[in-house]
Amino acid sequence: MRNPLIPGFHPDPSIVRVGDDYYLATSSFEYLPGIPIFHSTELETFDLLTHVAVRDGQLNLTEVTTGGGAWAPTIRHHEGRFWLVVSDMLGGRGTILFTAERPEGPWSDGTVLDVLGIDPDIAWDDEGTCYVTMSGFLLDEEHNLTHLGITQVSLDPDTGSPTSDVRRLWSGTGGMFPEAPHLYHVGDWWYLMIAEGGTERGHSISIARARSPRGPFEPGPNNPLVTARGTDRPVQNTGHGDLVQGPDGAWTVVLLGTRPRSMTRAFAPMGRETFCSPVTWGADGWPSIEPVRLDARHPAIERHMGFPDDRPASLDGFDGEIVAVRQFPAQVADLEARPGWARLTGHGAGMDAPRPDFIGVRQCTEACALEVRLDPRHGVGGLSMRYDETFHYDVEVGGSVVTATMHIASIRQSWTHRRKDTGDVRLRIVADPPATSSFGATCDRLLAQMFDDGAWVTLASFDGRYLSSDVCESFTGRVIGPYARSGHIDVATIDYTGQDIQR
Ligand code: 6LW
Repeated sequence: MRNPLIPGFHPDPSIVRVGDDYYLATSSFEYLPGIPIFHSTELETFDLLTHVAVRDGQLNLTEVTTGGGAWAPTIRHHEGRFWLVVSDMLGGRGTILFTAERPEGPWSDGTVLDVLGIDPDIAWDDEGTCYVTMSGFLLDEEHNLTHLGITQVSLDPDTGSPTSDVRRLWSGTGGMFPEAPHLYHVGDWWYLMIAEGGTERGHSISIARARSPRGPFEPGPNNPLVTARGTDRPVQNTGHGDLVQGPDGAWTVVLLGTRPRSMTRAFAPMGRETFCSPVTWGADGWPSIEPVRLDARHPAIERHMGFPDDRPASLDGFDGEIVAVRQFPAQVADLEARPGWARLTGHGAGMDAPRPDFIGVRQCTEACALEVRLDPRHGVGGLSMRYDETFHYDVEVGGSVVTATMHIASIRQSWTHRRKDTGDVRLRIVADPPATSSFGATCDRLLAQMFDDGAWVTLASFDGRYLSSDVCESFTGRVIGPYARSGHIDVATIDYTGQDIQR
């Protein structure tokens, strides 16, 4: 198996098999386009097929709190249609049910469901009754973080209205935050699989079963089915899974995990990624899940994006993984202003803005270098590695001065360099992890560099732990790309090269 299955921050995976095809969706938070859908035919390699949220109104991210937005989709196929239910959190639309005739879309505008909680699952019984099962974690002010455990309603999917009272179901073995529920009808049983223990190092997956989708559920004898807590496994935080049957009939779980590194394996620069692990069903009708292995033999990655003027320019580069924050990339990058270039126009706040004039890609390898070639003659801007608007690492060009600045909450540290060259500029941010997590090691060093006078000049080298999901307390991961602060910055090329540490 290839693990991570989908590198870079892609947490809370959900997967559905339709014939010989597999479709996998993940959370995307405050980034747009939102809710990526990946496709595979063999559960080994997944390619980005599309995003569910590609136009205004599907998600309402404009004002969402950092880390809010699209949380934990469930993707299913029923009566010839694709269904995806997701929470648009912390200022978004609430719980939304999207449908599509084809997985590549177009997806619907989404129906808001009259339900409370997060991590919605959708399932149907043989009589056609639709069940929405959720984590009853109520984050709105009125309910002040009450947790009702795992809850369920029967629901009319066309109107979004419940057709039953809320039922409270089995909620795990006592771990905190029972969440990520999924219902499966396997043989004569309905299985309820959940995550518990919190999405940090205590994360785990547990399961129960009943003769009815409404319960009562009896817990399995082997819970937790999978956890990394208390182990030195290279993949930690394992939990939030979804089951699927593979091409050979064997079952697999896709789930989230992290790859923390440092002396105590404390910091995960890329946040929570999608992993997989084999599942076997025992004679007693209970499944077991193998511990999640790290298979870092992913080939090195080289991705290039330009805006050639001999054909219609597009932001579909990097296999479609270009994103922006609380707005679409096409709202940030003007591809018409100057053929051959993408123009970013600054509105004054740079990367501190909630909607920065920034486009980027997820860091998806432990070691990487992201380089941009820019024309900075009509503005101020540069290249940023972003966790959020308070944690980011910028290399900024203003006239002949280039400044590297690390932003850690309210702390700033800057280094400046006066360019000898004039005209276009090449900037690069390099993530350089140590070969091993030995004493004194951090997760990686972050080098801010510019090409000047015939050579790469390192302006700053900073400890990468401050841009990790553990320090930033972030649900997302590093996103790297060009930005404008004022005036306009024209982007000629974006190049990503990287590979995982070979263990
Ligand atoms: C997700 C939930 C969670 O909905 O985090 O910590 C949310 N647990 O399962 C976002 O990933």
